[in-house]
Amino acid sequence: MTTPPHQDYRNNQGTPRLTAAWIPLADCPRHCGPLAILPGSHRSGVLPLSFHLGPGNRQAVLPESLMHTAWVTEDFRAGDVLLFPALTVHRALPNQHPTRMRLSVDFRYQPAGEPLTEQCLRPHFARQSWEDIYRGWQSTRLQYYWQDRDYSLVPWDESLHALPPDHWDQALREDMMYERTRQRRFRSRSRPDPTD
Ligand SMILES: O=C(O)CCC(=O)C(=O)O
Ligand SMILES: [Fe+2]
Repeated sequence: MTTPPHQDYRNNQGTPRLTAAWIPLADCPRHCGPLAILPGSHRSGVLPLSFHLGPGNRQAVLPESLMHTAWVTEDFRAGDVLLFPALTVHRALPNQHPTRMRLSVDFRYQPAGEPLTEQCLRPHFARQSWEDIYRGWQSTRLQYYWQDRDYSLVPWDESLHALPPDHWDQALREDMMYERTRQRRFRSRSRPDPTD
């Protein structure tokens, strides 16, 4: 399961002028599952959500006007940076490489003075604290650099992140289908070769 089509705005909130920088940490040609974007999708506003089994468990529901728009991607090279704003629909392509894991990072930027939610100032999902991260740093110069920057804090709006009430039915259906496919693949892989 790769990252489904989504807009970052619902996950970060604050300002739609938030810009993501997606950076592959090695060469990432199309078959290794880079990001792809839907051109012009930022003009459709904040799109509705539906359930998806992939990372985030949410996907953007595309309006008719975007249904036939072609996804745009690239054979990325180490050092490339893909920049796009928080309303642009993007997704990951499947990684078809038999052995290579695709590694990438996301850094997000916004103009000074724009609103942001508190979680954007914490390490991802608060899995670590800044104190943990800064332990061992030799300089404090860049630590907590945002504290003297200009921004306003706005509360997290759960309704922007909530899935529609019927999402459990869809989640269950997708989970069963996924399990069935996985088991079928597993069985066909572990079946003894009749020529052995
Ligand atoms: O790298 C990925 O697969 C998805 C990254 C992304 O879109 C995100 O973190 O919002
Ligand atoms: Fe994203």
